[in-house]
Amino acid sequence: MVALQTAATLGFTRVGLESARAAEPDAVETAPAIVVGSGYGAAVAALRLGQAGIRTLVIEMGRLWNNPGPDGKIFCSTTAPDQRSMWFRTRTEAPLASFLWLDVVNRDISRYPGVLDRVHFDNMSVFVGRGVGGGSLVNGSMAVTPLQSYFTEQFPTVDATEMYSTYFPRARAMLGVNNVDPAWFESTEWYQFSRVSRKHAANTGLKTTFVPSVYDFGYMQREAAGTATKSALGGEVIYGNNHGKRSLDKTYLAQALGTGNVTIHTMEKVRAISRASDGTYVLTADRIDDTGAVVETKQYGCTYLFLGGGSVGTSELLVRARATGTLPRLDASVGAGWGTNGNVMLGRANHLWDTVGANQSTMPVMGIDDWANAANPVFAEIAPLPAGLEHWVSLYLAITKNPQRASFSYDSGTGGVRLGWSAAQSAVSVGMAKKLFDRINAANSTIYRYDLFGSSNKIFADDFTYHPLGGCVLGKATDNYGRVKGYSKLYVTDGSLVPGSIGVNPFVTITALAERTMARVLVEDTAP
Ligand code: FAE
Repeated sequence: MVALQTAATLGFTRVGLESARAAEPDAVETAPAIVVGSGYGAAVAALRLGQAGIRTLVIEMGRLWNNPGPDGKIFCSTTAPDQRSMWFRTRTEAPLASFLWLDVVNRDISRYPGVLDRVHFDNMSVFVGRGVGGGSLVNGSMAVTPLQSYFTEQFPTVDATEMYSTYFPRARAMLGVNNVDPAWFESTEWYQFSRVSRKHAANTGLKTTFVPSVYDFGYMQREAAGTATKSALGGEVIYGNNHGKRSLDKTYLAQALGTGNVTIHTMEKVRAISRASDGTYVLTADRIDDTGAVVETKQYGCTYLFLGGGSVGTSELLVRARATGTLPRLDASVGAGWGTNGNVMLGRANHLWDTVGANQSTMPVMGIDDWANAANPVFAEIAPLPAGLEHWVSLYLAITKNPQRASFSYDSGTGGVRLGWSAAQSAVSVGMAKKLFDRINAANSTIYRYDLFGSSNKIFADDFTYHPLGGCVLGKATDNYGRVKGYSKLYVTDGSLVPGSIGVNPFVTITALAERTMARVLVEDTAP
């Protein structure tokens, strides 16, 4: 592994424009390839380009998370969030907002480019990671491969046999996917919360399944034994993990930098993309400081442009480019096909004898799998609620097969995008989650928790998603390999390719699809 380096120290140069682009501003940094973002799709693109010997610049709007704060830690915990927690906020906005209806979860913080963002649209907000590694810095590490039958339903034009024999295994190996030791799982206090939910699922006649992870379970067992610094067992997750997690900065991106061909610029947000008369791409990016102020506006040029800003980031860039006429030939389907992966969060109240444990690992390892139920397909991850005290809450993130989709549109007033998602569309996910959990409650004589999502007795948190998917759907806005329709040498490699739903946690699918795109593009599109 190599250490990540921040910036333009790896041979990236500032050059004048060639004559063909003389109309452009006169100081443009150029590279053969530029990758926007540094999450899963972007990291795969960067590594494979670097390995192919193509000099590549990655532009990421968040920080490089490698400097410890005054407490000696890079990231803060969920129980004691500080400025490092959230992207330019004065108060944290955790998904689970209250306990016993009390506003005891969120904290006032100072504005700073923290690692977790919550992007608000009408009726829906989207949690995303900010920093080198994107969502891998903040997510729950669950590394799930979708059912082949559902993958085929969602991607009818993709060769599923090749995906399941080549690209999914490649993605899992590169991401460092591992499984919890079942014997340890059965005996440790840290997964008592999962075992209780498993029992309640079994009482309902439902099956549960172990969920693979990119959190190092060997490390977690050492945490439990007291021989390693606690991270998953120390309440760290949505604001980053200081140890144990194989986030992209430790896997794909470290290897990408190791090729010597990849440079990462941080704290730069790409805001515009256009095409020069010679067919190269021109990007405008704002460099910001720790207060969020724009300190420089930069121009970049490249031959190959890979968009990996995530479902929201990439959709925003392309919808804006089409609306403002900088990439007018983009397909009408750009911005469409967006969904929440059917996400709904909810809690159940257990009986006094069904304790979930004061000590809980932050890394989920089990799900209730009722996806095969054609009348109401749901996969519900058994989520932790680590509070350091017994609270008798079973928490879940349900992934429902919600067919509702929405589109992004350009807002000329703000220069941003709007998302046309309605509350009624969320209600479809809630209806499906409720059907499943009503059964579980009936079989166990339990009830829902009313106190976890604010003061209004809300049972189902249906106004946010962890799994934004779509906006530049494979085979619609792009060809079958992520090449954007209407423009050559412009690619999408991230979650915006997935048509709104994949039935499980999405990052393995996003990674595998990006591997498939890169394998094809490097052979067909970069030949001299
Ligand atoms: P993503 O990882 O979001 O990366 C996009 C990157 O691009 C970010 O670093 C942005 O800062 C950057 N960016 C965006 N716009 C620009 C711009 N204009 N200029 C420069 N940079 C830009 O994209 N998934 C799972 O499979 N398992 C889990 O356990 C899981 N848990 C989650 C828990 C939380 C709290 C959250 C928020 C997400 C979770 N997810 C999980 C979802 C997963 O992290 C997400 O699907 C992927 O990170 C999406 O990967 P992308 O490559 O699409």
